[in-house]
Amino acid sequence: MSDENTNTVNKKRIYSAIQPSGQLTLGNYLGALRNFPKLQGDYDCVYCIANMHSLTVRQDPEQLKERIYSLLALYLACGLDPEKNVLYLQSHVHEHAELAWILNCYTYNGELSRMTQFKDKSSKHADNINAGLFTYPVLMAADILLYQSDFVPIGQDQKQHLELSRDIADRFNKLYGQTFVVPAPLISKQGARIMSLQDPDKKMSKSDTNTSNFVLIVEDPASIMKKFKKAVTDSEAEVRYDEENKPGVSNLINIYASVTDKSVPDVEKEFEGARYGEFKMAVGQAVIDALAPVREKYEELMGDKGYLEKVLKEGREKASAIASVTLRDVYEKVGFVV
Ligand code: ATP
Ligand code: LTN
Repeated sequence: MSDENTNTVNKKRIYSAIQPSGQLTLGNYLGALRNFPKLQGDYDCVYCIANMHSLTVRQDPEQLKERIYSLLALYLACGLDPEKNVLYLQSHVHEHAELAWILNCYTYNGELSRMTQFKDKSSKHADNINAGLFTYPVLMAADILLYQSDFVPIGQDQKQHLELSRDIADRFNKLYGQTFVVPAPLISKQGARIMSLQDPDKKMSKSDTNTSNFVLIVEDPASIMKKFKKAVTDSEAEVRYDEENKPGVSNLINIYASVTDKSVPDVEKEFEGARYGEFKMAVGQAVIDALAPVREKYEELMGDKGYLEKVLKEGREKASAIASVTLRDVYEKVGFVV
């Protein structure tokens, strides 16, 4: 790593990204987004809108464009300050695609075929198992490694991809000398794996075709309450955490604990003897209260595209300045004439 690419004032660097592949859910909020603003100030933070990753699944072009603005507005609405963080669009920084190509040549097919997200997505989109879906984790590694990232806040489902990024970084460093910081995951204890409301054995996902399975960050309160009221529970009548035997109730406890910042045992105590109906309404209300300020700010920002464009432009410049230094170093190390 060259000197000019070390982080400012010795702060550790945080890097994360979310795909604009749908409207964001409560799962994305609790597993990822909500944790981002807590880190600003103490770390040097870079947050990306991973639009290149989204193309691994078919997207409607107009809708994709709108979702890019929407994700940026959510980053800002959750409290990310564009002066303190780098907020940018992946395709604005050409180094991502370039480094991804290089890293493809240092990643084995065997490693990629073990990725559970690839297996899940291939079965969901059996008519479109494209090469991008297979090499998706390499692009993710390029994202992270370009910025010399120390920590990567993610939900549980991305842990395997992060481990692969570490292996690729290590492999490259061993071959060519210190080039990349080897990143570590940051996974919060609560909220790291929010499950589907109707099918609690499956994770809540924004690309789910059944809209009763998720709650959107910007969903209207009446609809949020309706979905919680009909969330799947079990035939017992006890608010007790037991992921294996009571996945629905455990998911609701987890959601309530996360949005109210309480511990699981405290939530169990609070609802001792409560009926499921009562408990589900309390969870719905707590979620509505937690999301209301985000939604309000989001709507205000979506009405000001000029401002969103300005944030993207500044982000592009700041991100490119960091990424270009790493890519140049990599090009030199592998023997390209630069
Ligand atoms: P898709 O359905 O399009 O694959 P997704 O909803 O799984 O998307 P991503 O864009 O892949 O969302 O993820 C953004 C971030 O949100 C990641 O850090 C991911 O780990 C986290 N995340 C996604 N779903 C959940 C969930 N159900 N619980 C907790 N965190 C989640
Ligand atoms: N693969 C991630 C999104 C993503 C990401 C990244 C997360 C793309 N690049 C870099 C962390 C760091 C996902 O599907 N959630």
